Amino acid sequence: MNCRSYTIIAVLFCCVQSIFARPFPERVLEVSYGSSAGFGQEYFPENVLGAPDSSAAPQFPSANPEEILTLGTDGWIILSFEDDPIIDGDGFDFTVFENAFYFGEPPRVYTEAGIVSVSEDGNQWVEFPYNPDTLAGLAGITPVDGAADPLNPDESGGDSFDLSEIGVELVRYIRITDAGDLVTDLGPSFDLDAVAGLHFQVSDVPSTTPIASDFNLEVYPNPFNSTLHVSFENELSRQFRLRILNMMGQEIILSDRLAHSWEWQSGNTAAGIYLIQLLANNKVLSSRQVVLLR
Ligand SMILES: [Ca+2]
Ligand SMILES: [Ca+2]
Ligand SMILES: [Ca+2]
Repeated sequence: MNCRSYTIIAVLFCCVQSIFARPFPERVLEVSYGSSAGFGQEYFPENVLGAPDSSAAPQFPSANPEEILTLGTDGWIILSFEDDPIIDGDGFDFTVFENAFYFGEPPRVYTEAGIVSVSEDGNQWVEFPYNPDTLAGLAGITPVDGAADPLNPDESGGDSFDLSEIGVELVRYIRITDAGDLVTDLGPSFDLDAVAGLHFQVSDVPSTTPIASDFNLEVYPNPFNSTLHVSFENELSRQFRLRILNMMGQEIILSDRLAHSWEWQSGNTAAGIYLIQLLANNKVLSSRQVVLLR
C-alpha cells in the first residue's frame, strides 16, 4: 500500500469516528410535500440522512440543496431509526437541524417551525407540546453551528428534544410536520437539514470496541480491493446476519442466514470506510471497520 493510501485511510478514520455510532436516521419512511416544496428534492433522501451541513453558521445558514430539503407548507417527513432505536437517556435525546438563522439588530431568528412527533411502532404517535406564540417546543427555531459536534446540543445549535418530557422511553420514528398556519413563525416552510440521535439502545459504543463477547468476528484482508472475507464463531449453530453500513450510516448490504463466514464482493462500491456488523435478532453483536481501496 502506498503513502497516498495511508493518507486517505487516516483522513477517513478521522471523519468516521462519531458517525459509526449511528446517530443519524437509517432511511426516510415517508415524505409528503406541501406547497412551496421543491428545494432539495433532487438530492433527497441523502440530504436529510447525514450530519447537518458542516458549513452552516448561525448568521449564514445552509442554503445548499445537497444538504437541505424543503417540506413545503403543511408538508411532513418520517425518519426511521428502526434498527437502532433512540431511547430516553440523561437530558436531550435527539436534535433536529433546520436552517434557521439570526438577522437584524437586535438579532432575531428567521424561524420556520416544525412540529415534532415520535413513535415506537409507526402507528401511535406522541407529539411534543409547543407554544404557538413563543414557538418553544418546536423545531426550526434555533440556528445551527455546522462546525460543532452535532451530538453536543450545547454547541451544535438546532432544537433538541427530551423524551422524558412526553413520557416516552424508546422511539423508532421521528415525524416533523411543517407548522403551517398553526404558529407565528416567519418563513413559509420548514427546511430539514438533519436529525441526530443522542441516546441509543445498542450503539453508543464506538464500532472499534467489541460489544460483550464479540464472536471473534474477523475481516481480512483489511484494507481490501475487491473481496473481503468475513468469519465468526458460531458454537451453537445459530443463524446470523451481516450488515454493511457506509460512512453515512446507511445500510448498503444485508445478508441473511449465515453460519460461519461470508464474502463481500465489493463490485462497484465506492472506496471508503465501511462498518461490518454481525447481528442476531436485530441486535448488533459485534462490528468491525474495514477500508475499501480502489
Ligand atoms: Ca443535511
Ligand atoms: Ca432524555
Ligand atoms: Ca428555513
